Amino acid sequence: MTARTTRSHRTLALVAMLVAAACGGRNGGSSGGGAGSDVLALMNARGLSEQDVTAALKTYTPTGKHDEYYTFASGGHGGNVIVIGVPSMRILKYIGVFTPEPWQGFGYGDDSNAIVAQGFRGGKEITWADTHHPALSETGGEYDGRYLFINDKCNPRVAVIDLHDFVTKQIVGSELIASEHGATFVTPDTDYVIETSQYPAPLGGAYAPIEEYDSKYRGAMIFWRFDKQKGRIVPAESFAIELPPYMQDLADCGKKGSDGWVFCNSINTERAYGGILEGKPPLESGATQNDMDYLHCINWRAAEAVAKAGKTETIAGMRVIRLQTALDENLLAFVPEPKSPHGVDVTPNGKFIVVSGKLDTHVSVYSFEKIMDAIKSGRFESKDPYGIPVIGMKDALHTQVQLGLGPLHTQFDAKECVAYTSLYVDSMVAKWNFCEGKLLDKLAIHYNIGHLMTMEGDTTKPKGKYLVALNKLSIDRFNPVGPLHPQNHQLIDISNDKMQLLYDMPLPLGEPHNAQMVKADKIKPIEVYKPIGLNPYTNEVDPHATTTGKERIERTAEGVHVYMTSVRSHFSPDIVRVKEGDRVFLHVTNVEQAKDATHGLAIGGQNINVSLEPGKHVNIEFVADKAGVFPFYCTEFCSALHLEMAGYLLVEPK
Ligand code: K7E
Ligand code: CUA
Repeated sequence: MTARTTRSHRTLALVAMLVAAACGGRNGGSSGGGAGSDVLALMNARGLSEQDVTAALKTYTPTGKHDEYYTFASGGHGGNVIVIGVPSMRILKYIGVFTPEPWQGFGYGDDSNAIVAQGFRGGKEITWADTHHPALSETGGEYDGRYLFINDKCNPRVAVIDLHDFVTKQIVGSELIASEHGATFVTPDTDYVIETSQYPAPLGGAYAPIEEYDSKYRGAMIFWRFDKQKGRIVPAESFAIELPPYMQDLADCGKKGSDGWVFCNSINTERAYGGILEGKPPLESGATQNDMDYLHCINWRAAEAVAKAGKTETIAGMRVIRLQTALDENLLAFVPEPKSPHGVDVTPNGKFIVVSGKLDTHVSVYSFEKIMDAIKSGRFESKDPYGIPVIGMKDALHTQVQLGLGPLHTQFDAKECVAYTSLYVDSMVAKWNFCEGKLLDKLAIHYNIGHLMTMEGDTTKPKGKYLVALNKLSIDRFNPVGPLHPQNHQLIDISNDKMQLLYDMPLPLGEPHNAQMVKADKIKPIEVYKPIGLNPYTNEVDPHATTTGKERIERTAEGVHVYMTSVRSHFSPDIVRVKEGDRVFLHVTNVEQAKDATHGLAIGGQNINVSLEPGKHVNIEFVADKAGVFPFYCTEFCSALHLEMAGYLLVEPK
């Protein structure tokens, strides 16, 4: 028997088994023909291996079937969030966050414009973002499925998305810092959303010559207070801690026994700032001289008390615990971490802190207990140039494991002590045991992995089963689309000892950086807005909402108010007469409650395009500054007479 026929026989048996299982045994025993041989023919025709077929069977989700998990992935430069079903890897939605999103009608003329405008900085319109790290809200260290946060690395901002309708409700930002990266990370009960600066600058947006980097430039960690009841960040109750001018990178909050602490890795403790044309080494070589950088251990619970006691200084509207105060109050200690690290992840049991050294082949596993011991007994090895106590490496380390080249981020399995770390340079995922410090398995992935995620893999209760590798710039992987390549999410089965690659999913928006994956049954979105006239941004019936029969046009001193309803298949009023130069207020209530009765309202020449989900109310304001005839129409194919769902805005010349 040749190898080829052996394979065919095995495959045929496998397929027959699968078909038999799928058909409840009705085709059992028909391994010589029928459906089994059809599948085999299909496999041969498409050149699929047995592995391909098992991978397909593990991911294929037939029509009408829902996915087991939701992934919330950052949209990178798209400034949005991508919602993906797992294991099918089907994209379910783009959520507009910092960037207007036309399908959601987000940022095109209604109340959502005010949300996008919350993200403007210093009066500058900013409508893009470099989103990096989405974070689901937690209760008791587990995802509660209620809110999602995401950051903008370029213009330090944090957004709040309410998962009851998948809409961005708030954007906050502080000019205390000039850039960030270590965001968003939540405390185990989502009391705070953490945002940490990356590239040091004078606090509050002031100018200082770069030669005064050491004395005038600073980092900071912002603790945005989150009100879970209201679902909003409360800037007035938020505070920050000043940090030395290292490049603070990512952070993770302690959990269980280590709750109350937050850990943040850093790079460039050399405090290099480039200057290539000025005869200095480029930033990246200046920043990689030291063998060790500093893991920042911050007692946020104590910091909260210090802020409440008023031991702060207000800079750019933010209460800031100055570095000296942080030292006096013992809020901060350092642990050495090798070398230009990236990523810090607290284990599900809260006992260990895993740091990857980008330029080191190891992951370092620190013991929270040892760190606390050293702090409590004042056992420090040295101080950094800013007087911050540094714990000795050996006094903090639990173990180090050699995993491979360019370790970055770590996520955890449902199996105790099992972790997965991305290896950027090797383009691999390493599976290892953080208790015993042992490498277990390695899987080659496509190319340049950054973050990875497992099911609820950064909570106190990871769910195992799947891992997604978030790979950057997918060379040669998909049909070519020009010099800018899509990114690639790769789905991996981690339910067995050996990892198995299942699926490649191109993402065409921007480097997706990080994602979080949550059990689908934890997300319980509404299907329609109730009661009719609800404004999603106030979560109350809008004072301008109207009902069928009450539609009207009122001229007031401030302009023309139009109280409009939408229902299949007309807007009422459908003729709106105004005068050139009038300010127009369109108050539109979709009075329907059927799940599929979403309308849209678009007006030519005005950059107005809103989405009217069932029950929703929107307020649109614009100046009719040009005389003319402007048709408006519904943008969702809502009924057989959808094309007829239209009207006229008549702007009479002055
Ligand atoms: Cu791309 Cu988390 Cu911003 Cu690592 S970060 S890869
Ligand atoms: Cu309403 Cu189309």
